[in-house]
Amino acid sequence: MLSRRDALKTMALSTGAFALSSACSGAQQPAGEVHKLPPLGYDYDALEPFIDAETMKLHHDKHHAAYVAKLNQALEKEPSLATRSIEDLLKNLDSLPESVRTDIRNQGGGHYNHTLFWQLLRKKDTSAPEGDLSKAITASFGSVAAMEEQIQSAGLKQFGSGWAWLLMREGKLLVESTANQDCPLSTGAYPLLCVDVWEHAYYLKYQTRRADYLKAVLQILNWSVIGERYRQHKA
Ligand code: MN3
Repeated sequence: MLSRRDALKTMALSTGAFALSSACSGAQQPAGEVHKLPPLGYDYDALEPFIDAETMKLHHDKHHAAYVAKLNQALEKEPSLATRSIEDLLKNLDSLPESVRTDIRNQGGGHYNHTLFWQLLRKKDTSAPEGDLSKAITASFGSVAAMEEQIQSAGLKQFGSGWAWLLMREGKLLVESTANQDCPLSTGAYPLLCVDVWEHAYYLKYQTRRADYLKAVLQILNWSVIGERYRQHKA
């Protein structure tokens, strides 16, 4: 039976995911407002022992906050872009003024990627891909385990800093990796899930053991959020 504290945490997790999904959706970004650091949506220690509280605190409050601050700083140079959503900016990098393009790619990518990442994580449970997404994963990779192996391998092989992704590209489900804060939106894909493989994401707890960190993240993915992203994108 859930204790009151667990029940409150569960509520915080679900409302947090909802708030973040609004923050992620460009349509909800109030026009004229600068970008804001979305709340994590759960306690720093909610993902223990898979991801430690100190890492979560630094990662969200310092690293993610810095991407948001630097993105806003860059946008001061081009006030006409201030009303555009982060998705819109990342999808249209090539058409942006050169004065801000690199900052939007790096800082804007950092903001979007982390916003998505927080939303995809939850305390370990029995969540697994369901329905159409489950069928698509089986059709594309053979099994959920085979897809997870590909994510693990993409994350491990990414040299230096970057991200591993499960994404939709031209109607196909694929696993890819990107360097730095590059976002698949900028190459015409739609990200379903991402795993941060920058050292700052795991070094305090896992040191050089990126493989162990990847294995841990795969156990705390919120498949209902990922399934909803898939369903909405297909629609
Ligand atoms: Mn990070």
